[in-house]
Amino acid sequence: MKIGITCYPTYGGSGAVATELGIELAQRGHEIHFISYAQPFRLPHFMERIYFHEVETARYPLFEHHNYSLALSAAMHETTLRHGLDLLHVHYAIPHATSAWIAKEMLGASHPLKIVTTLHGTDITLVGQERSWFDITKFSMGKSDGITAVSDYLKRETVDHFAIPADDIEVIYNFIDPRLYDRARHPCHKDALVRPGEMLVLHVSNFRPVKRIRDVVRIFERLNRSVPSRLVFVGDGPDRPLATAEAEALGISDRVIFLGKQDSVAELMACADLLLLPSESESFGLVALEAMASGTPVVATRAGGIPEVVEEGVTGHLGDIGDVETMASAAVDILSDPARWSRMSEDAKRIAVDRFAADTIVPQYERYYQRIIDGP
Ligand code: GMT
Repeated sequence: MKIGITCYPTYGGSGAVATELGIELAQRGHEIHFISYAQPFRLPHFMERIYFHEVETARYPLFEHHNYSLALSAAMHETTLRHGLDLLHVHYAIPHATSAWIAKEMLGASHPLKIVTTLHGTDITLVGQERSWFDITKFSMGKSDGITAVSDYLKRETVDHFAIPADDIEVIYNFIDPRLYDRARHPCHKDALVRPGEMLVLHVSNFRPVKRIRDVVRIFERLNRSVPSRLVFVGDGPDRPLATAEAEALGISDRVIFLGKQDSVAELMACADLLLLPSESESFGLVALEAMASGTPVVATRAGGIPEVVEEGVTGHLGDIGDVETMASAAVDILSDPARWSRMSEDAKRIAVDRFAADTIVPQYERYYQRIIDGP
């Protein structure tokens, strides 16, 4: 198949999934055309059968705002015509599904292009439910030939809030490449980050309010009272100052390390002892899966799609949103008992590979594409 993929190319789970899907599909013989305003961050070098088409936004004094959505439609239209794409797979509904629909309308009957939209989370739970975005999100989903959601939870949210028929949404979970997320494969950087005998606790996110960054610091502070540890933050975003302030207020600044944005987190996951993800909402929690695949247990909230990824008591522990005490004592339980940690680490790896390996999930996308191309 010849497939166009559009995603947010910067840091974030939806861009990571879209890019890794494109790479996996190219390795399976498909021709992949990424169409976006920048090269996706997890597409670092030349790969056979992968092309990148940069969307240029025209500048003109009259245009006070960049017309990215229209420029994207034009690029989708041109790439489809020039390369004979069979299907556009857009990740994150707004504006990508809308732009794809415009491109399809421009092509008309001359080129029967199919559109698959993958919903990733905040496109439905936050952006799509803002009054001003609701109608266009619903409209654009309705114009897609196929819709996938990354968890049962996200499918339910979409059905409930947008009245999209349940049969129109296919759940296809996010995935990992088990060869990449592998503790044994990477050099251990633990000595560079923590002192001997200390535990390395990791949090990876875009530091948006939905991640409850202050809870990350509060859980860590309670854990650190009984298990000497350091908290390593990866990523950046609007709430980073809150993390700094909370660490200062709790007197643990010296135990918190900010590494900023990193292209690849596999090496860090592989030397972490625990991942914290106390989010308010999470459609899936890709970082939790990446941690599990690396043999790193997870302490997270029982929010959104997280319980579909993290199995309570087996691959980590779940607490209610904001229940810092419960999550901290779960973290202590895991890290103060080496036998328990080893069991969880092994189970986390096993479950991640058994349920969410690329070899299991990517063929689901291939079958879905074929179904959409063949039509009803
Ligand atoms: O976590 C974010 O805020 C980024 C967002 C994105 O669109 O990149 O992540 C969403 O998509 C990921 C990949 O499917 C999911 O693993 C995240 O759970 C989801 N985030 C939320 O639902 C908050």
